[in-house]
Amino acid sequence: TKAPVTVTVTGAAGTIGYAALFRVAAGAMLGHDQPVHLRLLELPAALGAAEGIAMELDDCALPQLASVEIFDDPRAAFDGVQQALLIGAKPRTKGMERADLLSANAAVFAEQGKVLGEVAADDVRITVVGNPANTNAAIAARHAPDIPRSRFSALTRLDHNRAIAQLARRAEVPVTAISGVTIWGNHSATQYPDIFHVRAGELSGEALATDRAWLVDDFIPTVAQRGSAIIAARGASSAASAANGTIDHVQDWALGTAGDGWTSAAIVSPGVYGVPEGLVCSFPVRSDGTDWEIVEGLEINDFSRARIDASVAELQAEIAAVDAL
Ligand code: NAX
Repeated sequence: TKAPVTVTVTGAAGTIGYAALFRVAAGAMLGHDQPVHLRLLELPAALGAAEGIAMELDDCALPQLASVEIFDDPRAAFDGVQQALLIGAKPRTKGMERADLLSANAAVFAEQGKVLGEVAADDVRITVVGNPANTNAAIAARHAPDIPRSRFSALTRLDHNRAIAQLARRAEVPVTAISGVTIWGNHSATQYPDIFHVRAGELSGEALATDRAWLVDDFIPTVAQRGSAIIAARGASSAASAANGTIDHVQDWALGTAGDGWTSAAIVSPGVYGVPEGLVCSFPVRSDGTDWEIVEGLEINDFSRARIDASVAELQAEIAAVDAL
């Protein structure tokens, strides 16, 4: 039997946390033969709700769930953590400017990054889901100089999966026939879902892209604004699909991506594809089960270049806004 992996979930009593925890505990993330120690980190006001979730986790009698613990202190919750899922963040409230949201979360993620640097396990992997996810991850990484940059990531897998679903529908093929999708840039409305390297069954992305009206007015905005469409329809933001994306992301990172295919994740830029070093930007990535590796050498046409540059400019503006405060 394997040694348990310690997984800490922040914002554990939120809607994404609730959707993620049971699947993580059931082995959907790290494998059905991999025991997990679950640590739930919440704000003091949500500790009661976290207690209730812990009771429900008990009531599943899951064979691989080695323990469940609840914390409101990040230092205790992150002590020895191997997989940190940073889902909790300050939401944007009425009258709040974007700069206020950035600075409120910068403070939270600076503190969490610092604490992770002090107490996390040597093999820690960190996945930021809480928004603004890319910049929150960049801030956390900056405050944890002893953790290698490659251990920080932000979630764009939900966007990636949304793009796959839209392409499968367009090409009339199963989702399993879609490969070569890339989400570039920020997890925001400026993100760029790139189909120029896609295979969709018998069709190429190039062929699909010859219908520019579909690409520009339908596909790209449908993927980039899907979060708003879900809120409009459901009256609440994406939760189960966001949890699913988080689980896919960690699974591919920890267990490896299949063959020579790739997925999308936001990681600290080493200065490739024209993305300045240090920004946490979404790239085409694969994993050998230890680190994300950027898929290099993809040709970027002018159409893609302009859109990647626009999203990267937004990432630079976010970091600049945080630095100014
Ligand atoms: P909820 O408001 O339902 O839950 C957030 C939870 O986090 C709350 O229970 C709150 O008490 C807790 N929390 C807040 N600050 C905390 C802190 N410093 N430490 C520990 N816990 C803290 O939000 P939910 O719908 O679960 O969304 C969570 C985050 O995911 C939001 O920031 C949201 O914007 C972001 N999303 C990111 C996505 C992505 O693809 N990267 C997609 C979905 C989602 O929009």
